[in-house]
Amino acid sequence: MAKNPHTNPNSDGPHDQDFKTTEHSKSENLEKYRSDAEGHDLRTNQGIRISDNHNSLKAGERGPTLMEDFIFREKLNHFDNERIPERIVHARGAAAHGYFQPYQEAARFSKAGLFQDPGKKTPVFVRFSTVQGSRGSNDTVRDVRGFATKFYTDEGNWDLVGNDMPVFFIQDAIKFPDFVHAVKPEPHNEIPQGQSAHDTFWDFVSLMPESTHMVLWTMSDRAFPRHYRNMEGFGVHTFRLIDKQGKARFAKFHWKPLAGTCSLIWDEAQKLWGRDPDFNRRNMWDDIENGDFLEYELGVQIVEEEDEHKFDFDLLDPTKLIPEEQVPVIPIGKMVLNRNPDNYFAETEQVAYNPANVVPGIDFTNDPLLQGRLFSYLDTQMLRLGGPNFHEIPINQPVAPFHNNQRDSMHRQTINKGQASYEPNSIDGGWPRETPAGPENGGYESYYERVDANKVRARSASFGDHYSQATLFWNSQTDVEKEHIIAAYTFELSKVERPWIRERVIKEILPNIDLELARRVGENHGIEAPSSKTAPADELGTSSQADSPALSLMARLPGNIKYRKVAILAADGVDGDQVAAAKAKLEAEGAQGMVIAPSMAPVKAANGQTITPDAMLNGMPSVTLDSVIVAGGAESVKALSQSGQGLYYVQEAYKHLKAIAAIGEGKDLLSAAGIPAQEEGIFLGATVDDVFTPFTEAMGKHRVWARDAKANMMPA
Ligand code: HDE
Repeated sequence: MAKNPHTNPNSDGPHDQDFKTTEHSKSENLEKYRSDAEGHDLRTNQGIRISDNHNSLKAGERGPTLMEDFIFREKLNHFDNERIPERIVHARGAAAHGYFQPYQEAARFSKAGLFQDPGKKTPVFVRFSTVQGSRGSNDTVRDVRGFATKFYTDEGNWDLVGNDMPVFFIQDAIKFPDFVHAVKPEPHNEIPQGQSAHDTFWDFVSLMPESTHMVLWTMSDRAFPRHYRNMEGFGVHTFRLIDKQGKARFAKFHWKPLAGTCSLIWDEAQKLWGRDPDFNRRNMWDDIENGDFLEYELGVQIVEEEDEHKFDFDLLDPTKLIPEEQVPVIPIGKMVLNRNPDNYFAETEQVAYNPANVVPGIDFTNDPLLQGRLFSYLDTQMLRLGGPNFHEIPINQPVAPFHNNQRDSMHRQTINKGQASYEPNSIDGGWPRETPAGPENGGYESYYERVDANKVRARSASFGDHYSQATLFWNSQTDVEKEHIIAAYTFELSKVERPWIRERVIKEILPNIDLELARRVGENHGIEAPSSKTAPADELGTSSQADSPALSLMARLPGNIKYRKVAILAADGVDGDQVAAAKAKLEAEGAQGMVIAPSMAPVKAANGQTITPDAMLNGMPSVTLDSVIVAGGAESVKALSQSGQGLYYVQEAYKHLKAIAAIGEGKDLLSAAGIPAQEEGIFLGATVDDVFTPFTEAMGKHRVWARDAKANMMPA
């Protein structure tokens, strides 16, 4: 077809070329949609003032309600239609606004506008999610976490729709419906919620060896992060970055949390389902309200095109990661999440991410999982958000201006002026016009990739290795992490009713990861695991690396106590000076000391002061905090020692490997609870000063790992 004579020449974009976002552009863009009722009259959607919002219109006080009551009808009609379909996966989520700022390094790899100027802040909206459960499910279930970022750039929206694990369960998008059907609650009884511990999941994954690597990640403690701020993020697929010279390189995206990585303990995660089902979203919300923002570095692993085939796996295979020791992660920018949404539905629920939303300088590869995703997101959002105009919903609108000839359909908001809704046209001056491709112009140009192939329904032999990176991951775990993985497989399989599925996992999958893993899980199920690997050599594959330290959660522990929450246990008679000292010292280190008392009544301290508790023992149980200080004061400690809740508090903290400090008489609570005094991670002293440094050092390692085996003895 002939080129449009009205193509927009470089200098000719009267509005668009000068457009520049700032950190606040998205918030300013949302402002015109925000509604604040303060000081306003109650009205109908038609603007009529309402005089009585308590009584419907009736024929007589005890008579039938009248059809003509338009106020009642409008209210009920709207209410009846409040729900929209939840996401088929990733239904439960929480989101925050913030900004992204590139480092100098970023511009080397991509011409994308958001990477060019280290002084520039691009607004972002990030949604974290679980995958399996419904909107109302628990935060701390064993599951993958979604980590989806919408960058509102000068050049339009870029969505980096990633997860907190770097690989995926399947290699080809055509298997996604099968996988999701298998992992979701079972179809006959809709059980279990938020869990992979059931027959259909294990049936499917044990018949699909390609899922083994990812399943192993989900059996690790990565599957229940302590906080979204302690979670890594991954783009998973290999993407392409295109630089200003038009040179393309392969790239894997990483989010590295600046607060380090750490997770919950499985028993703790389970208890949180009941104690605080909103644990992760609450922590993020509260922290942002307190000014304790979430921070991540964006990093890229870059592979030159000529090195594409230099690896012992296929870069296009989404069940494989590139070990960081082979290709280092280069930091290219920082993201800060610093503002909570105003309205959950309008923003977090209605946001629509799509990996197909890219800007010039970012492009796709032929990863068959990615290719399928490029279709799926917009498709599912048509249903969920009610038709093709969901890009007009405020949270989804680009901040950059956009004009095209798409028209009409349900709930269209834009009032397109002019007579011509086609292109080329001569009636409306040819507008809107194309923009030439190339970095100096700004039009999107797909990577010039040569494709010359037969049409085949097949999988590349280079995707055949299903186990070597699972083994790499296993080998990279510390002993404690390995024990947790063994316990996870044991637990999950214990929920599988069909014996042949349990056997298949233990005899046909696990040995190919590691014989010891198979033997230990087998032992726990009374099933003898094979003494050698069972898969064919091509499925076992080879890894040029025996282990990759970066794959252990312990590789990036927080190292300090910033953002940590510490319980300070206190009852009447507590040593008030110790409580005050503990609080002040924790706060000075960026942590939060919470006074936890038997009830919400003010605590009468021995020094005559009263202390207002932050929470009570069963309102903020130990699973919701990171460690415990038992303040001294004979009366206080006696009261706590005579309370089941007081004893349970420290026992549970002990079981979950938390650092525990006891000041003065505080040690008596520990001995009443059966907690050994002379043990790593237990700190006794006469004053807060005596214990503070070693106590916080232990907290910096997140948990007292040396206690792991022993902690199982604690009945809490
Ligand atoms: Fe998604 N995924 N996905 N996914 N995904 C969706 O889109 C899909 C995959 C991810 O907070 C859906 O709007 C297919 C990998 C996140 O709103 C749907 C395949 C990764 C979110 C969909 C995958 C993801 C989704 C459901 C295999 C990590 C939540 C609702 C080919 C790189 C985004 C929606 C949010 C959501 C399809 C695999 C991440 C159905 C077909 C791999 C973080 O379109």
